Amino acid sequence: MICFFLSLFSQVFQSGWTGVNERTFIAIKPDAVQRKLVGEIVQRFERKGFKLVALKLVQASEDLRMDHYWDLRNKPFFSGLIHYMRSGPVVAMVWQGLNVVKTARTMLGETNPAESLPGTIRGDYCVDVGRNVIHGSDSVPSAQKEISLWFKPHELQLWERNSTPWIY
Ligand code: IDP
Ligand code: MG
Repeated sequence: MICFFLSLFSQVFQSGWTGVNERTFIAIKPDAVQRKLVGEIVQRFERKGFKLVALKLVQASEDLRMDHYWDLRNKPFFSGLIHYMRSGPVVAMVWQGLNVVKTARTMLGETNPAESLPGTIRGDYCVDVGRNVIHGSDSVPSAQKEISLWFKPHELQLWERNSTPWIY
């Protein structure tokens, strides 16, 4: 019980998401939802040992899609990307754990599936850069920005995971 309250306290009052409290934003894109890859992808993060903090199926609004990919607004593929992200619901998630931002990017593979190794999500499940099944934040500041875009604070669950002492 004491551990539970200590953990809640540290999650609520932590000034930054560091160490085992680091968080990343992961989105399973519309193509992966259509191709029934949601379970496979969620399972990889669960089995790795990361903690699920939030998960929802969302049809992203125009504003949300634009804000999310604003840095890429001058790229030639930007309008196609915005259209792709509107083509169906997205599974928006927050995962937490030690080095989760960098490790999740490794688990995703490269932006272009052709350059992604087998064993990575993009290496295993897709072939086209324009249908690359998953998004993952590229840095801690991006993760903080993206989590606040996609989730309201109350949607981030504070919960004690019994397996944590077997992971750390
Ligand atoms: P990332 O998703 O690996 O971080 P970014 O460069 O941030 O890659 O690009 C965001 C998304 O834009 C990619 O995941 C992919 O869906 C799309 N994208 C990137 N490059 C291309 C391209 O050359 N053609 C079409 N779509 C692209
Ligand atoms: Mg990116």
